[in-house]
Amino acid sequence: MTELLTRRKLLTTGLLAAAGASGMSVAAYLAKHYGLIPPDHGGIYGVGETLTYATQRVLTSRQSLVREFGRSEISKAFPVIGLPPENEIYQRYLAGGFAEWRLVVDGLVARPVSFSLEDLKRLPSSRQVTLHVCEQGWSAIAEWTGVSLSYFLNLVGAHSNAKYVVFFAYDKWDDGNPEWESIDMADALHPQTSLAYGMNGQDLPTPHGAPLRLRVPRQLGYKNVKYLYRISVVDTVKNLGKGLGGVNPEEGYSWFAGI
Ligand SMILES: Nc1nc2c(c(=O)[nH]1)N[C@H]1C(S)=C(S)[C@@H](COP(=O)(O)O)O[C@H]1N2
Ligand SMILES: [Mo]
Repeated sequence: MTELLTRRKLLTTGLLAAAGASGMSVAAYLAKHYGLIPPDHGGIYGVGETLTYATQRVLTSRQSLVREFGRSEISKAFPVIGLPPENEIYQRYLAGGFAEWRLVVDGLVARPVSFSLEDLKRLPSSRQVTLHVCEQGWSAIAEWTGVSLSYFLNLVGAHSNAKYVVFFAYDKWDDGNPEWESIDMADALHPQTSLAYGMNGQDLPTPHGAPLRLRVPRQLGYKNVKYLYRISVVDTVKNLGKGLGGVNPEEGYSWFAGI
C-alpha cells in the first residue's frame, strides 16, 4: 500500500508537471496522450476521478488477477442488493424458466445476434470463486459459472476500435431511472470478467440476477449488473442516458469503481 501510494503520488506529480508544462489541464493532457478519461470526468469530482482511473490503469496491467478462493471459503450468506424486476416482461420470462428470454447483442460487433440461455450454456464455461465487494460495506465469496466475456466478445466479433461494453438490465431505480452500466475494454477483456448464469453450482438464483449477470471482480458491486437483457459494444457512451456511462454515475456514484 505504501508503495502504491508513493508511486501514485509520483505519477500524479509527474502528470501535473507534464500537463502544466504544456499548459493543459491534467484531464485534457490525459485525454490527449493516453485516452484515459472516464465518461463521468466532468462532474464535481472530475479531476479526481480521472486521476484514479488513469492511475490504476497505468499501475495495474489489465491481466492482474483478483484472488481466487477454495470452495470451502464460499460465504454461507450472500446479501441481495436490488430485488428482481417487477415489470411484466421479466416476470413472464421468470415464470417460464427463462426459456423465452434472449440476450441481445448489438453495436460494434460483426455478428449482432441474440442468445438463449441454452445457447450460452453450450459455450465453453468459466468458473471462479471470487470476492464480491459492495460499496455499501459488505463483501462475500461465491462460485460463479458463466461465459468469459472476452470469449463472448470474440465470438460476436467485437470491433477492435470499440471502447466500452454497455450492460442493460430489466429493473429501474426508485426514481424510474433504468439500470445500466458500462465497463471499458480493459475490464471487458480481463480474464476473470464473465457473464454468469450459475452461482455456487446452481442456476443463478433469481434475486442474484437470473438468468444472467455481469461478474466483474475487479470492480465494486454496483458494476456487476444483474437481470441482463442487452449488451452493446460501443466507442462512446455520450449518447446514452446523461452520457456518464451508467445509471450509477447519474445517481452520484463513480463510473470507475476499480478494486
Ligand atoms: N440490475 C441490477 N444489478 C445490480 C444491482 C441492482 O440493483 N440491479 N445492484 C448492484 C449492487 S449495488 C450490488 S452490491 C450487486 C449485488 O448483487 P447480489 O444481489 O447478488 O448480492 O449487484 C449489483 N447489480
Ligand atoms: Mo453494491
